[in-house]
Amino acid sequence: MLLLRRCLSLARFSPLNSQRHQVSPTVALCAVRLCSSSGGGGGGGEDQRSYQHTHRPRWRHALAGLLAGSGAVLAYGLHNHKAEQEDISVQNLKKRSGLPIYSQEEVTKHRSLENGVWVTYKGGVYDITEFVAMHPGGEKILLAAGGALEPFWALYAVHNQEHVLEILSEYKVGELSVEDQKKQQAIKSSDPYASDPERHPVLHVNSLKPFNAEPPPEILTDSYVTPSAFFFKRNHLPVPHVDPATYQLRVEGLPGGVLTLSLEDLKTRFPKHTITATLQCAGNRRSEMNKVKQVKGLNWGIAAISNATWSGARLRDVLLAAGYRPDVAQWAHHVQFEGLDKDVTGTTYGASIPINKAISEEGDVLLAYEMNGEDIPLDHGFPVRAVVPGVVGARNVKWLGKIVVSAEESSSHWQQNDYKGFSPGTDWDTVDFKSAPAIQELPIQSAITTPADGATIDRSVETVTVKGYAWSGGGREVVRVDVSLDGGKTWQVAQLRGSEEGQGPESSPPPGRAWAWKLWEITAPFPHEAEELEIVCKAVDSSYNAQPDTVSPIWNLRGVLSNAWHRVKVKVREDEREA
Ligand SMILES: Nc1nc2c(c(=O)[nH]1)N[C@H]1C(S)=C(S)[C@@H](COP(=O)(O)O)O[C@H]1N2
Ligand SMILES: [Mo]
Repeated sequence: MLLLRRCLSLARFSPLNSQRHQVSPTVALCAVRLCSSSGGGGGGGEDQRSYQHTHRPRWRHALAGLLAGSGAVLAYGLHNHKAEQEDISVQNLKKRSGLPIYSQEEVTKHRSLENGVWVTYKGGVYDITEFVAMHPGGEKILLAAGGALEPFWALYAVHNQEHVLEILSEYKVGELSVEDQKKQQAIKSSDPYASDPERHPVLHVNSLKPFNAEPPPEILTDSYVTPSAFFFKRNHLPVPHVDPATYQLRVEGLPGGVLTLSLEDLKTRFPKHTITATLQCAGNRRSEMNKVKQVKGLNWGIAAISNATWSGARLRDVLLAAGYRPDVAQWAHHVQFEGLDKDVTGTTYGASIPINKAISEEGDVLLAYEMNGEDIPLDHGFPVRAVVPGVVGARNVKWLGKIVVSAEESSSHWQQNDYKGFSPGTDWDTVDFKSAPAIQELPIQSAITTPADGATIDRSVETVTVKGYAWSGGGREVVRVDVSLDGGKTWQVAQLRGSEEGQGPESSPPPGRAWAWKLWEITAPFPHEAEELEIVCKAVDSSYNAQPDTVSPIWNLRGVLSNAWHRVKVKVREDEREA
């Protein structure tokens, strides 16, 4: 059972792979089959083209799992490893002497199956041609071809690194020249993303540099508060490393002049305020718009949304300390945020919010230094980020360096020329970004996390359980989620969960301050006459805003604000008795 569990959990991660592997029962089954059939050797998918020496399949699969980040194949390797352990120590990687010395230039010539696929690791040169050729899906490994494995290693090697090192040692063909080893170090440190933090491999990666990833949907609704490691990550730039001891937040634009605050100041001079708030990227569910017509942007699934508890100083309190007075509102309409993350030209990430939201007692805007009870993780804005509850992710500026009270919105690209909605009729030739307002509060949203699209259910089951999330912007509480099993012909009302423990109305937030999502669930009688289920969900918020039923009428060229009814199709498998 333990092995099975491991196999299933490993089957989920596919960091290099942009297609997401939603773990539907079918996929899971498939992964189990992969794991259990591995003993038989030579899987049907293997291409047995002629190569001089044969390595046992398990080696190849394990290495593939590591390089391609493909969990199922890694699991395949791990299971078999136990059966027939070999005495190849990791030391062999360094010690195997008498091998030729290669320059980086020579190594780099080997980037294809025709010319051979070579990689370097810790000064060793490895010819993994055979491995790549024999492994279905091995093309991904070509990304590392001709270069160093280390960057890939750092990203994907989480399990059993020692074991995979042993495997690699079998492919060693030479040593990299000392000069080139030194150069490699230099290249590594000139990569602005080289110091990005490690991430959990369960995340589905939409882009590595900058890092953008979302958790598998079914993990999302496993806990009301999303563990930070699984919280979706949306970075436009390399993660800046800010020293908390010297960190300074500048507050500008108020009659009191410039106020500079250290992290310590933020923590000690202002009351600590805690809220639970859901953050959603404007591009959440963009992939559904892509199916209608291609849009520009990261291909997010349904999980570019997560929920956390945030603690910090209220922005309101800090603005008051910096000299905000009611008459300021006569000229100041916006509060701009500037991040400490920069592109190569030195341009920082930035965004702004309306001043009313910033200064309102009910706005709950935080300069947060804690997420889920701990220091904010690097990816989420350490040491300080703006948390603007009810407002699109893009305005929740991370690694906050500067706050400017201003008559103008932020002049940043992301405020002016991105994160805006347009008509389905607007295309890249006609779009005028000035004509549309920046997205702030987000519309009503909901999605189904279980079952996954394409999953299979046995006809013999009595009931079917459907789970998901629902959330609305602007502090509007989700008051109802309707679920249909027949494509929208008939509906049932799902049960809402609005906090970790509590259920029902007693856990309702104050009106207009419902910052956190509701998880919902329904267990309904299985419709035995159905050939297939089309499960649909739609939510309603406290203003009775509802979701549109289809995507086409809300399609827009940037693929933002994608909130149509969410639909998943589930196959019905015939019972053996009936078949
Ligand atoms: N400084 C900075 N802040 C930023 C971003 C960024 O790239 N840099 N991305 C924004 C976007 S578009 C989103 S959706 C959220 C994502 O926050 P998360 O990574 O904590 O989930 O951060 C926002 N704040
Ligand atoms: Mo975003």
